[in-house]
Amino acid sequence: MDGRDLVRGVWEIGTARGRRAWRAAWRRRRADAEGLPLRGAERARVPGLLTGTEPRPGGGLLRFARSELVVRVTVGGAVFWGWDGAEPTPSYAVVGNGPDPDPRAVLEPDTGGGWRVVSERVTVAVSRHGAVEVRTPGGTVLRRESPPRWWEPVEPGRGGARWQVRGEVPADARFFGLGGRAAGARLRDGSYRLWNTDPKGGFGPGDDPLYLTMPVHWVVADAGTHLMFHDNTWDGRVVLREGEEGAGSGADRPGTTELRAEGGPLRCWVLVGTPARVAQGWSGLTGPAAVPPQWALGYQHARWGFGSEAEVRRVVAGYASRGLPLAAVHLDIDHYDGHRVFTVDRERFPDLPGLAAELAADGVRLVSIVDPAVKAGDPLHSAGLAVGERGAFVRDARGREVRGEVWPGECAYPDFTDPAVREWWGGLYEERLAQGFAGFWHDMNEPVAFAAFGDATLPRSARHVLEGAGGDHRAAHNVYALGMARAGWEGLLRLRPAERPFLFSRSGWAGMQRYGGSWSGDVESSWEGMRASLALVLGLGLCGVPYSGPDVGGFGGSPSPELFLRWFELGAFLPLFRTHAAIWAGRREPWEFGPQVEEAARAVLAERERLRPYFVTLAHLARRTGAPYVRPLWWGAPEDRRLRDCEDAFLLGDALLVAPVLECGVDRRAVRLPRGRWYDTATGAAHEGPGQVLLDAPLGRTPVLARAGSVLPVRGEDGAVTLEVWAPARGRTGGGVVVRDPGPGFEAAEVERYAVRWAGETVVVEDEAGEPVTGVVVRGL
Ligand code: NBV
Repeated sequence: MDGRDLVRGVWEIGTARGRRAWRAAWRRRRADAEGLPLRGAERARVPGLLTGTEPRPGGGLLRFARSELVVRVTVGGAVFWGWDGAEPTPSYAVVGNGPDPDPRAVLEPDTGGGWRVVSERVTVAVSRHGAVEVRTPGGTVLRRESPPRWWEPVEPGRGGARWQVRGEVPADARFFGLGGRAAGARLRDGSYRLWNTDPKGGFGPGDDPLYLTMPVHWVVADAGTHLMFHDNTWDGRVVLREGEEGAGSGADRPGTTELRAEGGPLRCWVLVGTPARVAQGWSGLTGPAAVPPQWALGYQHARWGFGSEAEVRRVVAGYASRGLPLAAVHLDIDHYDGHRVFTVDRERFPDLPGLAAELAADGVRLVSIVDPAVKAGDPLHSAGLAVGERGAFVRDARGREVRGEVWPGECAYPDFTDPAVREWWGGLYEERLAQGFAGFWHDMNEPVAFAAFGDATLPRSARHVLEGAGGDHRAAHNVYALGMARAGWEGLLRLRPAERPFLFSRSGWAGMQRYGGSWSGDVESSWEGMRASLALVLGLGLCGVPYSGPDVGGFGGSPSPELFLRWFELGAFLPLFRTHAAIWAGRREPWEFGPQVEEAARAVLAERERLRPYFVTLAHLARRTGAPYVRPLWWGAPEDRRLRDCEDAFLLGDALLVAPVLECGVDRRAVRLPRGRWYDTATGAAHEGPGQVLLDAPLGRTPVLARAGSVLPVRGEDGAVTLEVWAPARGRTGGGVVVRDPGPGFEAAEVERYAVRWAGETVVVEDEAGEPVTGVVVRGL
């Protein structure tokens, strides 16, 4: 129990919930003491010496004295290796059977008694001790992994092996990713835990881990960019240490990575190439991102504690009467009856379908929170008990249902790692659809079970189906929310096959993008919180989850008008643009912050509306290419070291560079530019990158730069989509891609390609057939 736990416990002990949380924590401790084998003495193991090799499709099998290693290069260039017989599947992250082996990859002897697999894009060399090196075809080393180390209980039957791998990367490398992290976007030296966690009560930059962790990290270095994924759902820790060039006696000190896992397979994937290629490879491996419905790219207002239908109407009318666009309103747990999922408090919300219809007529959708825990003894609980042979809920090693304390009181937890449970749960969304909800917001799915001390989640000994393989919460915890998302997504597809579901979830894991997006969770209402929320969106995007955004204004506090407005400005350039607040927090309606903020917010919302077609394009491109809407500045130029260190700006697609104001009291800011010409969209002034410029950023204006030569689909005053084209530099050409919304379903979206060039004194835009496009607005002349 650490100090923070103690304070929390004392704080809660006076309430009935607090007492239950104490009991729950003791119960969990006891369950684990009974249900998990004592490991006893452990024995360490390393692979030992190489004893033989066998070519296999895409690479080969390498036998060592005390382990064996499969190395496989796949057709897209993704590299897999697995120790101790680990294969790519089954996997919660990898889709299907994984990519096919590349038949052209060959296993051949390397220097020093080692072997290597040589392929078109990458070489994987294995030393005779089991160190693994990833090299470019030219021989540059991108990463070197020492032979792994395992620790196994000496006595059989006391659990599997824990393991550790250490890697070295070039001295100039920077790290990114690991899911949604408050620290970052650049992940500095530190230890990052791989265990989805509700930080409880809000988080700031120093809090780790958060809700959605992933064993996926990017390494960006002069030598090249690569992504590494350890496909293992177990609790673990990644320790990162950046290197130093010319350290000590002038020699470089490499950067290091260390991954420790408490169990599970030791297998990993490495993707090498330009950032765009790496992202494409990752989306190929883990599945294309769901495209949100068009309306979900508009501005949304959420609140915990709307209190009543009348209050929802009042807020919506507030937006309408001021001419402020609003796409959706999100109802939190307070609209439930007794905080119970899939219920409605009929006193305060007597006619939700009526309310939904009324709002829909004005183009406003209703979104519902969905919590996983089911109140014990409820009709829903009874229904769950009838699922399959053993009921829908997680049980302990002795077969008793595992209970946890959450908002409705004592609850049971659906086992989303059981296909039958997912099917049952997915069907429950029918009730939500009948209430008029058009979108779903999954919360508390780390999963949370309040506890006065220790981890506020299920006991590690709790049993899970794990797709039939069986296992305990140590293996299932990190994929609990992924399973819940899959259940919701597949259920909605069955219920409304002609509509793309809108779903986003607080927790998740690698592959989450197949079912929807995510959001920041309870980020604190502070400037640091705002910065952390941007880091989180960037990190999630790099890990394949392109659709996310913060609680604009922060979750739990009352932001100053300035902080609120700056956050609102930032949110407008992020995929999920949503204000939200806790029941105890201050208001988030822009007009509550005074007329100046209201006017500025109006302009911000107008700009978001204007850019909606661009967001639609980015949503479709994210699905097709794996490139997130929001990208770090180094995306197109990873060789520019200063861009790797730049965390206060981002690229929105190929065309825009957004430099939000993330500090108090600022009305100008420095903006680092990648190479090429960039236009300040406010003034039209051209700036040449690489370099840095100082731009005006008065309250209400976020510096945004457009890349010369880019094509942006924007919505005109009349609602029609037009092309905004930024002049290429003289002697250069440009171009861009536009994808229009094909409607609410899964109709194929057409990709339109445009080319931009100078013709004498004018800039002309041509479509794929080479026909000139008229009606475009050319800027930057
Ligand atoms: O359902 C209430 C809140 C919700 O508003 C928030 O967005 C979630 O992140 N929820 C957490 C549970 C309680 C938080 C203290």
